[in-house]
Amino acid sequence: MSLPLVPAPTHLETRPGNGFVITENTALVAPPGVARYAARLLGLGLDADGDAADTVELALGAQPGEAYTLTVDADRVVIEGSVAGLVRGLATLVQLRNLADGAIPALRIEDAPRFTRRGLMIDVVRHFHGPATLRRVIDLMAAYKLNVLHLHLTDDQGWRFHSASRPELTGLSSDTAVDGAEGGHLSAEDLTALVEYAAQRGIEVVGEIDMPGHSNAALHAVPELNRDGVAPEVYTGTEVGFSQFTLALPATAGFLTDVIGDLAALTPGPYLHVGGDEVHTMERAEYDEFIEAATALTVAAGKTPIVWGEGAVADLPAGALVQLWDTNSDPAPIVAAAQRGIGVILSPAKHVYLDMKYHDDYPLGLAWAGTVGVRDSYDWDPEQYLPGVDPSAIVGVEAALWTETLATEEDLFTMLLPRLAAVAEVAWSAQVVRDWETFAPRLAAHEPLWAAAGYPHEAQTVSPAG
Ligand code: TNX
Repeated sequence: MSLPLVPAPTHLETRPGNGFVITENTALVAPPGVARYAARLLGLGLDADGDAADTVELALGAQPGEAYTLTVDADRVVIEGSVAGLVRGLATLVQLRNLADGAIPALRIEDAPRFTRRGLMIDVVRHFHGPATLRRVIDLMAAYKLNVLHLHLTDDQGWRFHSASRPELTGLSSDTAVDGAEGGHLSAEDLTALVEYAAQRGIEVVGEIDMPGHSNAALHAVPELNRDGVAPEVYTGTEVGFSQFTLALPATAGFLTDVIGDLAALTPGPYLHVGGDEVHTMERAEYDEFIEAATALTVAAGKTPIVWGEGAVADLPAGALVQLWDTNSDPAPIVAAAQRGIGVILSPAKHVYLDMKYHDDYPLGLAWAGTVGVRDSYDWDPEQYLPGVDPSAIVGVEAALWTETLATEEDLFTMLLPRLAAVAEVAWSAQVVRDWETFAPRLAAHEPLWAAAGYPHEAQTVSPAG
């Protein structure tokens, strides 16, 4: 083991000579797009007159996308890349500093991501988790070079973002959560601020309105969306598959246009997720027609749609992505969609559903996909996951944290750590630079960093035994 970086960089070479110590006299030199974030992250002042002796220098370079190079020698640290690459290089520098006792060793790193989309989904519906918690989640994601925060914003139990054209959604359907827990929602200001906070850290926020199923909260707030015109009661259980939107009703298309438009306006990124999972009340033809309408409305709102795996059966617009999750169902429709040119995000539950229990008698979490130990999260190759699918169709890997059983911030982080760091390496690091034997001790070295940063985490699972 050279240095316990997670995710492992593509290329790392330690060099002879003294390393670099970041002190309060170290000055930062950085271009505008990243200077303020870097100064705050490193706790350094900007070198206004350019005469500091020891510098951390961020320089715009020709590296594509999120690629960066980082060199450390005795009198300076230089990171080079685009603004996105500099942000990733900063995450590496922070780890090097936090892991070092004393000087950061002299070295050169050349690094670039394996997959372009490296995500985490958080369900803020079953239990509401608000902006302060989500900012801590974003910080953790940035530390491990993840770049997509997917917020599951609507479900049977609640509607969690303010829709300007349909304020009754949060008005009537946001105060409750699973088992009588307190609800809540993100105001337009909350979501906008979160999107900006994430963007500074190189993270895109993708909002999800789950449909046609998982829609009881909307059906409760808007009676005309129901076949009998009668709004169902608030739902606080954890069953799935019983609610649905009905495209044939006169109110439905206008409703979908409004809420998709509102979410599109609040999330400036290119994608919008329209769900599509676990609809147990529709025939295939009705389901297909619904997904085709919902994805067309998404395109009309200026976004590219993402759907859960079930949606792969529909005729999806160009550029749409399918997110595989259900490891108990036949992936054939997703394989077929990939062969038609649809990109696939891999969220296989048995590897990256971080709401699964670590082991059988673990107090938190579910177990429908089995238990998910750290090694289960780590030991798989996304490009080998779907036989028959060309590796170029795999656009990314996304961990998911459903919150039926996760009521507190402590619950969230305890499920995320250490497994999120494992998924981050799966998504970032080339297959050739990673294996469990070298990963386990690197991961163990991060436990004190989480402790120092006050992140609750599961400790005893960080062992080579998994
Ligand atoms: C399946 S994953 C669901 C969610 C549950 C989750 C629990 C997916 C697209 N649907 O509604 O919360 O399992 O693990």
